[in-house]
Amino acid sequence: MKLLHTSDWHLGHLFCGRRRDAEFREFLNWLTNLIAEQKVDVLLIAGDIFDSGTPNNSSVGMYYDFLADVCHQTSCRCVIVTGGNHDSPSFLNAPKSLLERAFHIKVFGCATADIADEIVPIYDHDGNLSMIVGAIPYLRDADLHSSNWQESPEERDAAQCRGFREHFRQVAEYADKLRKDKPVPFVLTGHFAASGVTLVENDAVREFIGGIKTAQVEDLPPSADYVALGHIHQAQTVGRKEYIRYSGSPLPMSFTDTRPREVELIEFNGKTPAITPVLVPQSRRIITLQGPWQDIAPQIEAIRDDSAEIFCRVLTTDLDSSHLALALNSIFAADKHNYPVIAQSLLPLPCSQRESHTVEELRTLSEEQVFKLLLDRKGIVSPPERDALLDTFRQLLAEMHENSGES
Ligand SMILES: [Mn+2]
Repeated sequence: MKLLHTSDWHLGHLFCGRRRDAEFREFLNWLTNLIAEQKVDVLLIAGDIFDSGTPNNSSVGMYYDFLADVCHQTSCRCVIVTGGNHDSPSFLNAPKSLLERAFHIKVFGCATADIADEIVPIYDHDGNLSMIVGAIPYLRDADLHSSNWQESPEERDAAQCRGFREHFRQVAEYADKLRKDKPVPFVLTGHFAASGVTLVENDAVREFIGGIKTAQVEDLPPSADYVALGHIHQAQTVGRKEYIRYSGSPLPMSFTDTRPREVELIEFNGKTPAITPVLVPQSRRIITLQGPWQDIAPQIEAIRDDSAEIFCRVLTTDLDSSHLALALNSIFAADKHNYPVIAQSLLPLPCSQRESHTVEELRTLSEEQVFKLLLDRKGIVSPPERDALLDTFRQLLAEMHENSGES
C-alpha cells in the first residue's frame, strides 16, 4: 500500500497581496502526475486546503479539478480530506456525500459526536482490509471539552489536553478493534502544533483561537504506524520519531521561509512504513535583497527586467524610507514590472519620527493621516502597495461610516 501525505495547501493564499493561482495550478498538476507515476493508493490532505473559510471561486475550481483528475487519471483508490483551522468545516462538508458516493473521496470538515465517523477502512481489489485511517480534522474548543464559565484559563487548557488525548485514544481503540491481529497499517491524521516543532518567523500559521495550543507526542496513541500532520508549514519529524511528520506547505507562505518544500510518500511493508520525502518543484522566485543600496540596486534592475513575476523584498541598510522610495522610483520610472512587494529601510527611525503621538494630537489628525503615519512607521513606501492599502482603508472607512449612519 502506498500513501501520499500532504497538507497546508492554502489555496487562495495571497503573498503580500499578490495572487498565486499559477503556482497552485502547477503544484496540483505535478501532484496528480506523481500520484499516477508512483501508483499511490491513498492520498491524505491533512488540513488547510484553503487559505480562507470563504475561498474565491478560482481556488474552489482548482480543488475540484484536482479531485476529478486524481479520480480519472490515476489509480488512487481513496482520497481523504480533513479540515484545518483555516478551513470552514461547513464549506468543506457541503459536497461530502456527493464526493463520497460518486467518487472515493472522503471529507472530514470537523469532528462529529460519533468517533466511528472518523474511521476509514481501506480494502484491496480482493476485498481484504489493507489499511485503516483515523481521519481526525482540526479539533475546535467544543470538540475538546464542554466550556464552563467558572473555569480558569489553566483549567480550560488542562481540559482541552484531556479532550485531545481522549479523542485520539478513542479513534485508535476503534481502529484496533477493526484491525484485530491483522498486519495492516493504522494511519492517523491531525491538524495541530506539536510541542518542540521548528517554526519560521512571520509564517502564516494562524494563531489558534478556541483550540489546543500545543500537544505532546505522548498524547498520540502508540498503535499508529504513521501520523500525517498538518498546521506547521515546514516539513519535519516530531519528537525524533520518523513516523510522526509534518509534510509542510507545498508553497512557501512568507519571505522568511526558505526551506525546500515536500510531500511524503509512504510505502508500507506490512505495518512498517518506508518514508520518502519528495521535493515539490517551485516555479516562483521569492527573494530577499538586503544590504547597502549600491550593492542591491543592480540586482533590483535585473529583477525588474525578468519576464517572470518575482516576489522580491528589499531591505536597505543605508537609505531611510523616503530615500529608498526615491531610489526605487528612479529604477522603475518607465516600467513597473516586478516592483518589490516589500521595500523597507532597516535604518533606525530618527527621533522626530519615532515620537509617539498622544491621544490629543491624534484627535487633530484625520483618519487617513493617522493611517499614513502607520504606513510610514511600517516602512511601506512603494507606491503600488501604499496606494492599494490606502484604497482598502478608504473603502473600509466608508463602509464603517455607512454602517454607523454617517455619510
Ligand atoms: Mn496551515
